[in-house]
Amino acid sequence: MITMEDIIREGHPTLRKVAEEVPIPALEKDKETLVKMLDYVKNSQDPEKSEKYGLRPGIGLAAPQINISKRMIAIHVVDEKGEQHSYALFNPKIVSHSLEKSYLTSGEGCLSVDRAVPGIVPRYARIRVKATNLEGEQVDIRLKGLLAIVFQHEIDHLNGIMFYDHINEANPFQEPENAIAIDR
Ligand code: UDB
Ligand code: ZN
Repeated sequence: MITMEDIIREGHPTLRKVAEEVPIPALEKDKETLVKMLDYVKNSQDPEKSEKYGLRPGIGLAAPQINISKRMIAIHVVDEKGEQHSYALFNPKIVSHSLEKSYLTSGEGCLSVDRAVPGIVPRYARIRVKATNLEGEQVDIRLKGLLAIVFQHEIDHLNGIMFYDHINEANPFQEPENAIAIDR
């Protein structure tokens, strides 16, 4: 089981590397890692497990964050309707995106960052992602809202990019042109 001890923090060189593509069909070992990553995000949102194991409740995790420099991400988001959106993907790639941007009004944080970094993180409002799932199927997913933001945050980790790299240094709360504000 993945716990906070397995999650590397900013300053660790792996977080700044470009992760390697995972050869498909995925090896059993890579599938196991990805299943564990999805288990982390699910467990961490369960108040009992989060408390028992000291897990910071997360909605997404990228393999480099557990010091595995491979292109794998896990996401688990429960929307306003209570519907669950779970993804465990190999080699996710943004194949197209809207011109419109979006951002979380409360900014972003990261399981690998133990401090608050205030500011607006501009993201694309809508993205289309191609990837391979745990069943070995090619998937083509369209995302918007919080899910689009989480996907971009996790895919950034695969490219060595941290959320605060996107914050305008001179004016952290500079609203991007043509952007939707998302209030969580
Ligand atoms: C998170 N959680 O998991 F909009 F119900 C963050 C942490 C760092 C604060 C734990 C989070 O944003 N939860 C959240 C957001 C909502 C509504 C809601 C819960 N991550 C994952 C991460 O670090 N992955 O690498 C950071 C998020 C910032 C924007 C998207 C991912
Ligand atoms: Zn992160």
